[in-house]
Amino acid sequence: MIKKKRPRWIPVVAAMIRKENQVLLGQRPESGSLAGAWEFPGGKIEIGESPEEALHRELNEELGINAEIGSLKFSITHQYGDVGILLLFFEVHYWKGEPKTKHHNEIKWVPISSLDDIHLPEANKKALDQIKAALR
Ligand code: DGT
Repeated sequence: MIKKKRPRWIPVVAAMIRKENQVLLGQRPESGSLAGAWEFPGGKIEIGESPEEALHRELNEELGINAEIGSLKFSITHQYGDVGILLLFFEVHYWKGEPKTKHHNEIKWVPISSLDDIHLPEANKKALDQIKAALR
């Protein structure tokens, strides 16, 4: 009998960090997957963490901020090769500390109206309408 490979899913949390009509994006490092794409800060949920705990940890590691994780706004799935990612988007309105570039190539505040022109990961491009609606 041919054994079917178990599907592999990776749960990922991402933050929509908002300041007036701008949102904070980070450019993925030049080495590694999705190099150069501008992403919503966040990352993989580790075993034993809640999604909110994972996002709180990632924002501390990546940006050096102590963030209050807001509501879950929407979720999407995407396929990279034979791996599925489940991406959960949370809103973040309050944080302590000034975001710093600790993990990304660069971070920047992007006007919500210019999100269409930014090089986003494929998973986010697909969800652009949902992202814009959640930021409205
Ligand atoms: P990877 O892809 O295995 O090289 O993992 P990392 O460590 O570069 O990436 P990590 O831990 O931030 O995982 C996030 C995964 O979700 C990664 O495969 C990229 C994907 N992704 C798609 N859109 C987004 C987004 O807007 N934000 C974040 N943080 N990840 C995203």
